[in-house]
Amino acid sequence: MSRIISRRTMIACGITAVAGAAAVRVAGRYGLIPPDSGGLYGIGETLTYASQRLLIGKHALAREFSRGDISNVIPVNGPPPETEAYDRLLVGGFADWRLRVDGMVARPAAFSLAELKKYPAHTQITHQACEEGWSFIAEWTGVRLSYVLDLVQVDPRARYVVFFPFDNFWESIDMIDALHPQTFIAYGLNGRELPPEHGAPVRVRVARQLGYKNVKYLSRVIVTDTLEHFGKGVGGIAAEYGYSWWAGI
Ligand SMILES: Nc1nc2c(c(=O)[nH]1)N[C@H]1C(S)=C(S)[C@@H](COP(=O)(O)O)O[C@H]1N2
Ligand SMILES: [Mo]
Repeated sequence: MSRIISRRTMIACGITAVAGAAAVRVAGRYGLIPPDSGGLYGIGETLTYASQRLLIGKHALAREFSRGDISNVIPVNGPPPETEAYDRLLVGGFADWRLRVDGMVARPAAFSLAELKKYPAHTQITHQACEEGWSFIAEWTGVRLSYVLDLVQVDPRARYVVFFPFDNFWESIDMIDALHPQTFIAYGLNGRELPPEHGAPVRVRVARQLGYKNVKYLSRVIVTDTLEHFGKGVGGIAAEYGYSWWAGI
């Protein structure tokens, strides 16, 4: 075990030390080239992502807090979608809403909110930080994304999970985060139904990444082996605006 860690550490340190083409080649050999590896900051993005993935264990957990730490105020970033489709679902209590999960899966499916709530529920009190500088601690309840992905049977060649909501936002995460035990499809916030402004009927909670990875108003989940054909090919709306696709904290 310690031999593996020291090897990983050596590789990671090598990657960060030897900047440029050689390090990127090493990252590539380990399948650790992020979708935003092109462009001005591409090498930096690759070095960060590859070294983080090699240094921090796959199953490292984000800190969990106690009820007393829950924030009194939860800011909102991204108001509820102003589309007719979303309004209709909201008025109907999301009874007609379905979460489509497809792409590189053996059994594409569409889950109702009631179905998601029947699956094993997990609760976690974690910190969510926005790239704009504010953050809060809240209690989230939902089903693990890994549970849903097991139901649809992900193709072993798949590398990313892409999230599409009702607004024009979108993001993706790698399989390590998709299968991480703290990655949730959340339908509850602080013991209540997830309110519209925080993403009703369900949102993504990725405890180890910044706020913008936590897609609200979820509508569709696509499993894929490449992000090239989604948007501008950089893996998410934040990366399209110059933020890092890998937003680990
Ligand atoms: N669909 C959708 N999801 C979204 C956003 C958005 O505008 N639309 N904003 C993101 C950003 S930048 C942050 S910081 C968090 C904010 O979550 P909150 O509004 O629950 O605090 O949601 C993320 N998820
Ligand atoms: Mo954000």
